[in-house]
Amino acid sequence: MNKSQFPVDFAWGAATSAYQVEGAAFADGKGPSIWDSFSHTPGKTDGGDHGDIACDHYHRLETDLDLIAELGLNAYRFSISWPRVQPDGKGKWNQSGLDFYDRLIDGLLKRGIAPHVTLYHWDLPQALQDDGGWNNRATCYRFAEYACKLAEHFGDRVAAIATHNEPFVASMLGNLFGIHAPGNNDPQLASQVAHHLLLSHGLAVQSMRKVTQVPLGIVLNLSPCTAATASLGDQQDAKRRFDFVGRFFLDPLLRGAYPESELLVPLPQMEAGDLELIRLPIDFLGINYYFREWCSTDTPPIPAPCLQGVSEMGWEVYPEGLYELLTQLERDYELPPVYISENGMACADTVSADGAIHDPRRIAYIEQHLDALSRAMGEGVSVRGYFHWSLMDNFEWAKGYSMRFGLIHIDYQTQQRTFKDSALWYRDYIQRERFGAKQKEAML
Ligand code: IFM
Repeated sequence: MNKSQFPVDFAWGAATSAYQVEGAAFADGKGPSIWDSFSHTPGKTDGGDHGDIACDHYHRLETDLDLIAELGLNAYRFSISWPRVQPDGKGKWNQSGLDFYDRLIDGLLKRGIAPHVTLYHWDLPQALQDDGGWNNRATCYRFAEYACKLAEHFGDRVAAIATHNEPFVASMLGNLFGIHAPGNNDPQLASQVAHHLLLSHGLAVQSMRKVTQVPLGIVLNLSPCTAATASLGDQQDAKRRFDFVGRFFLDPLLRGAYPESELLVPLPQMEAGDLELIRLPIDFLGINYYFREWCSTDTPPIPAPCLQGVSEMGWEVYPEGLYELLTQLERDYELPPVYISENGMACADTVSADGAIHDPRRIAYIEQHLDALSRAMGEGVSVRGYFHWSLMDNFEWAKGYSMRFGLIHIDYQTQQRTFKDSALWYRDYIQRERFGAKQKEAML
């Protein structure tokens, strides 16, 4: 008897994003993005790495689609490069770019894999940045036009459209901490960018609803924030941290207001009606979960004995955090259906003498997170799918190619793709789960 909570129509997937895998950064009419500019600025990425070639996915689409199918995935999450389909972020469209995404979507459908699209995964057209980027309110309207065009174009062929991926990271790492494009260090600017990302989400939802029935949502990176000790200072620190990373985005989206707490950034400037747009109903919330945040007013904040292990990124491996996070959100919000849109770990993967990539830590990571997810679902959290981050090793932003998150190993010299042990394990796990879910349904 299969005891899992995963229903027959559960989306079993893996995820990537355009700039991290596509390469072909200046091919076939694509315009430059802020990540092209940032990664080519000396000192911004480890080893000066950039996404010019990345996994060359743009040119190896058919092979990669076959690999996705071989893994038995029934869903695939990817993002659209805005400057590939609209080089300046306004005005004319680039037919070659639209054709590429048509081939991707149709290739998935032909293989029985549901396309889950994200419209913005951080690669803003440089031309819009030159006009002020996300600090300029006009960018929100350009984004809504872009969203509407794509929803018209493929809204009848995709399973879901998310507007943004991780607006916290795009706004704060890019504009407060300066470690992502466009590389600013300005609290007021970071706050305004966050607000405009949210506003552009609302405007995009409004415009896409007019042209498509497809489920619409947004993807947030969320972590439970745990006080390192019972001291009042640490408890307050944990609350402040969740207010900043989580509620600063969740509250306007799901409650129509920013949290009234002291944040690392001031509140943004708003116009009448902004919050109504931001809180327009969504059909799903994507959650990217990687680690929990230990919070303390002391430094260092992480009591070493508490850690179960860390990934190459230095992130704590804490599967229970997924259960804690989901059940907490279910208690605190009127939560729409959820996708786990990213979850995974970077390991120091190497190719062994037998040609295989043995990554037992990643296998344990996935299994334990799926167990935590299943328990949260058993307690009533409505989860529609799980997307492993990532389908393949790729360009990990400021860390360049030094971090390997993939189920598929990439040899960047030859572009050879090899399934890691975790890929084969995930394939078998999915097959078992789907078989079990079908059996269970037949018995009802
Ligand atoms: O690689 C990123 C991805 O682009 C967004 N979420 C986190 C991943 C790992 O850092």
